[in-house]
Amino acid sequence: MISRNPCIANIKAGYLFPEIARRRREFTASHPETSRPECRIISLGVGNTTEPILPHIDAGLVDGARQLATPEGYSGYQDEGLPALREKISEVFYRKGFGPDEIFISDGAKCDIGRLQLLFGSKIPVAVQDPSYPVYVDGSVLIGAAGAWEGTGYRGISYLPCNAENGYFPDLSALPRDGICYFCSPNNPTGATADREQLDALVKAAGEKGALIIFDAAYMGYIRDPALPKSIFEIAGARECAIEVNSFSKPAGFTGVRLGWTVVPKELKYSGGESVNADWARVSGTIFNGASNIAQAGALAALDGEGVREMRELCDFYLGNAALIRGALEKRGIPCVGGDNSPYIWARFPGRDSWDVFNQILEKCYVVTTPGSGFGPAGESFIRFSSFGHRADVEEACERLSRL
Ligand code: PL4
Repeated sequence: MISRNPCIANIKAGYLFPEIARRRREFTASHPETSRPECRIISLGVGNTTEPILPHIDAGLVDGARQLATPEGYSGYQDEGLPALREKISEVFYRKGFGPDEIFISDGAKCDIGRLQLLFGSKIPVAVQDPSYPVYVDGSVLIGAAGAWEGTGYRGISYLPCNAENGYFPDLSALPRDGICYFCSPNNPTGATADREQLDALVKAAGEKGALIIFDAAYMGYIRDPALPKSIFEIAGARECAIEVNSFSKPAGFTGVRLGWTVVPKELKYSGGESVNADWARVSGTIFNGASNIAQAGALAALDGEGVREMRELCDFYLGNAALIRGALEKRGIPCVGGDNSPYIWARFPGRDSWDVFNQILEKCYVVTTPGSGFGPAGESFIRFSSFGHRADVEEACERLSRL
């Protein structure tokens, strides 16, 4: 019989979000009152967009589909993405600072995070902000760069604690030498957004340690403070040490449409001097056949003047939800961060087990959240509240949170 990839056996638990969905189903099945309107479950758990795609971007998607039915407009494989879209991304997000061959269109940030790990193999050290989006750690375990679970974390992963004491920015002296460092800003789950000085320090530390930063900017559209950098490439020196993954999921409501991009600068080299950009073109050209042409037509619409305005409107809507949730929690005396330049609120329940708090909120308020411990050891005693929801649901959830 065929043997199992031993790396899969190293994964400690089910993937966080299906586990939450499982617990929600179990709770609903054992609590018949959840069929009553006043007890229906409201989700502030998974970060999944809920609002309809706005009209101009939708028209781009529709037109993209129509084009495929015409002889002039038909297109087939577009492996690395439509050249016009790659140029537009460079113009809108990077002041035309990258050539189209440095921008790779993907079917989403998460998918590229998984594929990027192929560039570095299983022998390199991996560092993550702790807490962090689980894909960085679980993906590293699956590729063998991290070992089995030991105590409170996986062997081979450097967890860089981000907590109230350090302003949710890690101690960079703990960055391992010659490894990769996943860094997410605005951060999922803490909502903390690194300032220019902090990102300068990150790039400097990466340079000194020979580390490569995989910068996840999936929530850049939520930054409202003009002083905060939106991209790692606003920082001098980043082209030599960073890759940026990004997404249309959260600013354009493309969580189901699926579209993202990855920037791999040509300046980025391995220790042997080979080009990371050339390898990424080779690897993604081999195992990825390009994103949907319809989704790319939608993204082109999202990046013209009206589309950019719509993306801002959509993010502002969710930021409005975030302000309501944070306000409701703070009214109960629950200390929170995030929600101002990010769609997530990170709430602290000192001395409590995250899953116990998750259960308590579910039982008392019929509200699904995400337990902080699911994002790493430093997430224990925290709960993440997502602001992705219809306004009426969020308002009702906020009212119910007064039962805490
Ligand atoms: C649930 C920091 C959400 N099933 O949609 P993508 O692939 O372009 O982007 C995914 C992504 C990338 N980077 C960060 C993210 O937070 C996310 C989405 N995270 C969440 O609730 O934490 C959705 C999670 C989804 C998943 O597993 O990604």
